[in-house]
Amino acid sequence: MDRTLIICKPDAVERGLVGEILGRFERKGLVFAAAELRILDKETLARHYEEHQGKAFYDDLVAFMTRGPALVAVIEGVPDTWRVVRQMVGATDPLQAAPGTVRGDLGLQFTENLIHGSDSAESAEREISIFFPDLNRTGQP
Ligand code: IDP
Ligand code: MG
Repeated sequence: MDRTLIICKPDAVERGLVGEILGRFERKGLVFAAAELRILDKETLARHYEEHQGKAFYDDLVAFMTRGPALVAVIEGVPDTWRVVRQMVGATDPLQAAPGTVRGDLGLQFTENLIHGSDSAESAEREISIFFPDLNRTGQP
């Protein structure tokens, strides 16, 4: 699986940073296989964030992720695209994220950290199938 999933979270949409964020991946040379602005629902997020269900921050995370539209996209371009994207996303806590990363350059808050990126090839495959179940391996709808 050389594709990966990103979500520009509702804070990125509210702050008008979607173009800035997507542009970073385009300038890197990566390619979009799919992209859509959506309001996410609790059921979809429960599948997406299944590893975090029951944690102290889970309810805040879901409230945040459902409060407005998010931009969900599939990116491809190189083997293990997920790894390149995670490097460009930066550490989960924007205060720890390195300069040059999306979170390091643009974020200040832990939960509202602008962007999601799949954290492994297995996560990428699983998450793409949640958000884009009809996207086949050739990228044709
Ligand atoms: P990741 O997005 O860098 O992969 P995860 O640990 O998978 O980080 O957590 C998913 C999301 O949940 C984070 O991006 C962040 O929005 C939120 N989150 C994770 N840990 C915390 C926390 O300790 N406090 C508040 N929010 C958190
Ligand atoms: Mg994660």
